[in-house]
Amino acid sequence: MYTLYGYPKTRSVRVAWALEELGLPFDYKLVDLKQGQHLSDEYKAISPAAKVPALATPEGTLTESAAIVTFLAERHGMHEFIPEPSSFARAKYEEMMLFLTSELEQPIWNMAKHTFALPKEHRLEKMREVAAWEFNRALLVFSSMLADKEFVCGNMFTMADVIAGHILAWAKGSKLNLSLNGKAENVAAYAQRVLGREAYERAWRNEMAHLSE
Ligand SMILES: N[C@@H](CCC(=O)N[C@@H](CS)C(=O)NCC(=O)O)C(=O)O
Repeated sequence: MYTLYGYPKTRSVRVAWALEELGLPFDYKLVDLKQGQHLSDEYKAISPAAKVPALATPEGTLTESAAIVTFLAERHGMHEFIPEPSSFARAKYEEMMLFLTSELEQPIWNMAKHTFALPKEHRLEKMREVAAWEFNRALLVFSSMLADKEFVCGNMFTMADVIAGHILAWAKGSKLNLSLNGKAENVAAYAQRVLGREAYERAWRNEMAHLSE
């Protein structure tokens, strides 16, 4: 049995979504970021970076959402959710995962950092504008990588769609325009497609429900 350490409206929804897609039961432990629970020594023993998500497995604990969802698909995917190891399709999956987490996500994360996440004295207003510009540039690249495919790796929904879907939901929540005024209509349609999946709905709702417990 897995235990997911998470908090609503954070990257932990990626892991909750992956677990839902795979139909795996799991325990959920709310790490209250607002109360600073992630900074306790007890939690740092689970996640040295003091971040969510973390996934406790019978073999040890994993952090980094992209690595966790890849592990889950490899272990439980049964030829779904991730291309075959050592295939060219798998290399394209890895390429996409790295692009998503290093190029597409970072500008939105920078916007968040310079809006609320960093200590006030380190926030720069100009950074928000630069980050929005950088996001739009990366989004155009994503649009050309996606082209007219149903999902980022072709016609199979993979864990790269979980990461891409979450980044796009986050971008929408940050008031960024996903279609880039008509230049990336395929991205807006793709976001609607993947974020309409029931597993995402369930993951989102269950995390929120833990807040009121
Ligand atoms: N690269 C990590 C990022 C994890 C991360 O930054 N999590 C945020 C929430 S989305 C967090 O725990 N922030 C708490 C903090 O930085 O104090 C991943 O994808 O898992």
